[in-house]
Amino acid sequence: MRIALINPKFRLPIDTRTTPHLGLAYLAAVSERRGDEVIIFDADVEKQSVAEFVQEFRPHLVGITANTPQVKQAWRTARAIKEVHDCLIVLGGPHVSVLPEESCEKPYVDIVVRGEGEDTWIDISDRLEAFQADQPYSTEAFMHPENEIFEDCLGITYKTSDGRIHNTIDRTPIADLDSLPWPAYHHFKMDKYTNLQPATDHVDGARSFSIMTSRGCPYRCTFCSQSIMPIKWRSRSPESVLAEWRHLVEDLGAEEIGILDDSANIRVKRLEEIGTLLIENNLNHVPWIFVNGIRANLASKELLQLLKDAGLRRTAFGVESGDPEVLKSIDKKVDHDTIRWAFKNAKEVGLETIAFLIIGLPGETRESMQRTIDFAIELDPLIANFSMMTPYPGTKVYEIIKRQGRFLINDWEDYVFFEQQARYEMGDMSAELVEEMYRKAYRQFYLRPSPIMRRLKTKDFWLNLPRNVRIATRTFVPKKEKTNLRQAVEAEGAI
Ligand code: B12
Ligand code: SF4
Repeated sequence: MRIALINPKFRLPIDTRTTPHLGLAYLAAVSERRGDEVIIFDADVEKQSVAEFVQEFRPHLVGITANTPQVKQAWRTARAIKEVHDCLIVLGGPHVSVLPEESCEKPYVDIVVRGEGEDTWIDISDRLEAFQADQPYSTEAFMHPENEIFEDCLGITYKTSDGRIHNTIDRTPIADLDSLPWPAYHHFKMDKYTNLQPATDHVDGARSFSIMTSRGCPYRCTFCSQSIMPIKWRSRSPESVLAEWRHLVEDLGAEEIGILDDSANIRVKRLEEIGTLLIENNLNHVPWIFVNGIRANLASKELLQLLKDAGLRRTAFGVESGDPEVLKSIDKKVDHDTIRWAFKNAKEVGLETIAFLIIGLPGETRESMQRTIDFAIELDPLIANFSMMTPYPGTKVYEIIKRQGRFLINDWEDYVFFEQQARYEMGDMSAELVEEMYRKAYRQFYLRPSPIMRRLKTKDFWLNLPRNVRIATRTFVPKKEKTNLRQAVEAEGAI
């Protein structure tokens, strides 16, 4: 079958780099293993319109990914496709997994896949192929209620052609992650991406790739959107990680690798084994980083030293708040002394550190936000990343604000946290206060002599000077209107 996997156009309202979508890379890999002809259409890097693309390729099955700020563009994309070509349209990703019916109600969306996608995607492909073997395809016929084609397909929300929406029960998470093929990067136009490893700057301009060594997180912090990966943490074997790592370095030329796991160090022994294998196989000359943060309570000096020897260059920790009460209230299940210990360990073995912090959590006051700024200064990481609290649907914070606060946005496209605008108010915590403290956080942290000197000494700073200056200007001198690109995206079709 001909399969199209689409990343809808969605550039953040900040200067960001474009990166290949790892979820689509996995879906492409399993489709390819099934024997399908696959094209990934990443609207962020394509010049052609999606309508032109489907008229040429005439896919049997289209999959579109959607996180929250992307979902409306996913709908526009689905509509543009259905207008020119009748095929089965499936949506998946973090947003639609929380609110599947919202998308399935759209006339141009046929199925929503909830959660981890690979097995469900193949299941849908098999059912579609079996139907097409006997008759010509039309969505109307395929989704006819009498066919009952999807009744026992786990993990989906679908619409039969009488307009009724059906939910099947959840699919169990993939137990054996080693059984998955490697992400199919060869389906991306790799030269069009400005960075291959998302979420952080590539260190010193290196050609960087990402890897996922485990999926899921056993914690449930109140602000974290965990719709895709279930609470059960699963990991790949060290040997499987090593084989993909070698492929990234030796076949794809990776000069830096970013681990994208939510919580890579849940099983310390496994991480030690990965580190040892990287050393034994001489792969430790390629620097790598923990992009998303590892658990502070499991970051002993011994572990970090071994990982440093294995090539680890930089690690992030989710610090979130400097206020003890607020930290407790978000269910992070870590305390400040443990965080201090982890940073000390990381610095003592010579690692660069990143602290992720949030300004404007429910219940915050001017004082608590100031404590977060002060704690960041005390920890003094190389990078302090302050985000303004953005309540994603499906999180506990979203429910708290629904009950006790006031949302200041009602458009999914505003659910980005780089825009420097508060997304809600609660009690005495006004939008003005949160925005003031957010700007203060960056000013107070970065406009000190030591961070300025540290930044100036990094090669990355000078390599990306124009971009860094633009980011600094935007952070310290806020601007409120929408970007031109955002207006252009909206002009493509109102939804
Ligand atoms: C790397 C990353 C980024 C990177 C790259 C994103 C990308 N293009 O992949 C960058 C830094 C650019 C980024 C930015 C943002 N991110 Co981000 N990101 C991640 C992170 C850490 C890993 C993503 C990943 O590769 N996962 C692994 C793959 C295998 O999973 P996946 O992509 O979800 O795909 C699987 C399923 O979702 C499903 N699926 C996905 N699409 C489809 C489509 C079909 C048809 C099917 C059948 C299935 C399916 O199947 C896939 C395979 O199992 C996740 C956290 C996480 N653990 O997933 C957050 C996460 C996705 N990001 C999040 C957010 C909020 C953002 C931002 C909005 C933040 C902001 N700046 O305001 C932006 C939006 C950017 C954009 N352009 O859309 C949230 C999403 C929440 C939500 N409700 O939308 C997450 C879940 C983090 C969190 N826990 O809160 N992000
Ligand atoms: S913030 Fe980190 S530890 Fe908390 S639930 Fe999300 S991934 Fe897990």
